[in-house]
Amino acid sequence: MKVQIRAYVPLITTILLFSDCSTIKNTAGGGVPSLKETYKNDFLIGAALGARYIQRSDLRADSLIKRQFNAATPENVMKAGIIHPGWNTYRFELADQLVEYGRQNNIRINAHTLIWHNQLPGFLRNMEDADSVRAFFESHISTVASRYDGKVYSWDVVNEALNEDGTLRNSIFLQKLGPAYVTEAFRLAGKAAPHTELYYNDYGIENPRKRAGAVALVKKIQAAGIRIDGIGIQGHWQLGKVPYKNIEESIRVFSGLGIRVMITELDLSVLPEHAADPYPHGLPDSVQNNLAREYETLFRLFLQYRKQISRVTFWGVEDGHSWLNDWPVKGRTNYPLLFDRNDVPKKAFYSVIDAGKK
Ligand code: 9MR
Repeated sequence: MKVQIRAYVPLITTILLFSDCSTIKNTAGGGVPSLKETYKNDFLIGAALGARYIQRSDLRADSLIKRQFNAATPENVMKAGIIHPGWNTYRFELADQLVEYGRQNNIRINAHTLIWHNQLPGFLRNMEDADSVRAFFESHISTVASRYDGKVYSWDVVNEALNEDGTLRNSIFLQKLGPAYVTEAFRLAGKAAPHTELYYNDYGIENPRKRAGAVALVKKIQAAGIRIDGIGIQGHWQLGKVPYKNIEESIRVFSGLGIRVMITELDLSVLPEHAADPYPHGLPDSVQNNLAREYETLFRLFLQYRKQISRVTFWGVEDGHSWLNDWPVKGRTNYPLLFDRNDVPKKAFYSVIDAGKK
């Protein structure tokens, strides 16, 4: 009997997700609540969207996205390797589709990302000549950022420029353009996209040494009289090891710089870093409960800083398509998000909703 009921849960949820939203809204306590509604007076709630969602090849997820989120970040389609694959070749189709999707559905787009050492176009990867790297850097930023100015809400202008100790990462941009490249990227982006907010985004910047590096970067940009509007704490954390104190301190320190703070890539891995694949057939209740508890604690913390935090974005929609199924070990079964592989809200979803009801 138990098994039969379980089998019907995805079906019932699908029916609820597809049914008329007004009915759900009017049903006190009935139906699936909405994250964006629950947090509408606090901060935006976003999700990273992979190509499958942008192309709307997954209609069940599509209806979930529209109901739950009012912000989105392209998981990959605006990265240089995809949008700018050859010197004079740009592929804007999927990015354009995402922008249009956002416009139609009242979903604010945070464009991601202009300058990053990863997912670079092949032609750039082994480029020796500094002038050529500079030419790429300038034309990439101005072409891509100006195309979407006024159409996207914000850009992650520079992504992951820092090492864990707060020094600058030894990327092709540092090697060929020198340490001023970060400030320069913001200058060029500000010129190309005067109506778009400009952010620095990184993981682990809640940790004190890396945080100090991020503060120094922001101060340098500000001292040069160049605009930076916010900083993204990515939020790829591990169940049982969420650094709450450091997160709180970082929200205070970053907002003290006079810029917005965002949680930009939130997910909580439930798998020990190097374990084989401990839960291939489902998450044990005890871990499910821990996940719910940690998400609730996090959102209660975010709410304490609702004046400083403008957006909380999850890195994905549902567990089945999270990057964490393939990292740091390929082909595992992870459960880091609020919706399961059938798009059914997990216990963690309801704990985030409860936290938001205050
Ligand atoms: O989720 C993204 C995955 O599909 C890509 O293969 C990967 C390539 O490095 O990038 C992932 O997204 C990253 C994001 O752009 C920047 N912060 C870390 C994210 C997870 O790796």
